[in-house]
Amino acid sequence: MRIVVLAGGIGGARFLRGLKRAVPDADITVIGNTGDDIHLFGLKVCPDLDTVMYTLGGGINEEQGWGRADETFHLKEELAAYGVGPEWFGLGDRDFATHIVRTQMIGAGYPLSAVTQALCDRWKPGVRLIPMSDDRIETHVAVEVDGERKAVHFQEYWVRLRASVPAEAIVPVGADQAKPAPGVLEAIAEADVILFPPSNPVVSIGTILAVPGVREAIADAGVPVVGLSPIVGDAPVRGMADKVLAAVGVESTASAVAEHYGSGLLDGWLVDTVDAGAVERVEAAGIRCRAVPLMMTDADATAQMAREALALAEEVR
Ligand code: GDP
Ligand code: FO1
Ligand code: CA
Repeated sequence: MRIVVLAGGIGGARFLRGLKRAVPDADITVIGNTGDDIHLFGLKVCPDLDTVMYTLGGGINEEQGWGRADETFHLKEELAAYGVGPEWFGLGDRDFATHIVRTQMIGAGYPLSAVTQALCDRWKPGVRLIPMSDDRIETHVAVEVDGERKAVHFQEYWVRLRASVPAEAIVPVGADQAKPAPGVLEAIAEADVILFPPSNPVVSIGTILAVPGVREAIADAGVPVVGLSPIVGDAPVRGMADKVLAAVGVESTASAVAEHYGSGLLDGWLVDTVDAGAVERVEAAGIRCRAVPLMMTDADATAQMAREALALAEEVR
């Protein structure tokens, strides 16, 4: 079975671990979000691609959900001693090596998709990980600070400001001019099923869908598209997705997120059992919906979520 998954960072990566466990023989292609990418200290950092690669490859800091296990921060401290920041972004020594290799290869002329493949040669994530685009796309957030409106990089909004200032708009800068990376549209066209893991609907999956051609390819693929809600009990399980949903005028409920994707894109939607009351509203929007446990507490629970998603896909096929 050929499965295509659109993934952000932690929510996408943890779900993928469950999916691999549920269907070990599946051919899984992951289309990764690169809107979070940021250039720091002259290096290109791809947080969501790395989170997927490290999580599936066994190098992730499990508690944190991003960055490397057994990490140290000597390089960051030395840079800070020179007054070189930003200090608000925690790049560790082990992680730095990834960004150095990536930046070096890009400097030598390799596209990000080829670089990602080379990094995965080491980590062996057991899926084909493709960035959504080889072109530079950066999510910026329009915020109002001290009565002044300005745009900040998504990482500054998320990590430095902790989404504590109201976001007025979320813009994937560069997306309209970008092309999907080689293999993205082909994987979608050849898929047997397409899954939206419980990733952020705005700044993870929304950004991937903003790459010209991707949304259309999914809608035209003619195969089941099933999503899992990252919103449980009217709040994100982790992080601040409620803030970016508000910025695009979507309330933080499992049903509102399904309606935001819409029946033009989604065939099936899983909500958590605590949100069983939302099933009727989602189905009224033309999307088949089931309530099942959606907390990725351990590998078994996550694998069960993946099985439920694939069962719903068969139901709507
Ligand atoms: P990020 O790029 O690291 O923010 O990760 P993603 O975009 O892939 O996923 C973030 C989303 O994962 C958040 O909105 C969380 O609500 C969601 N999430 C995290 N853990 C769980 C879980 O156990 N169950 C569900 N349903 N969602 C989760
Ligand atoms: N998230 C944080 O909250 N603080 C950090 O200092 C931080 C550093 C970091 C370094 C590398 C990396 O791959 C990810 C990192 N993240 C950090 C996570 C990440 O940038 C964001 O949580 C996601 O992009 C949000 O979607
Ligand atoms: Ca992310």
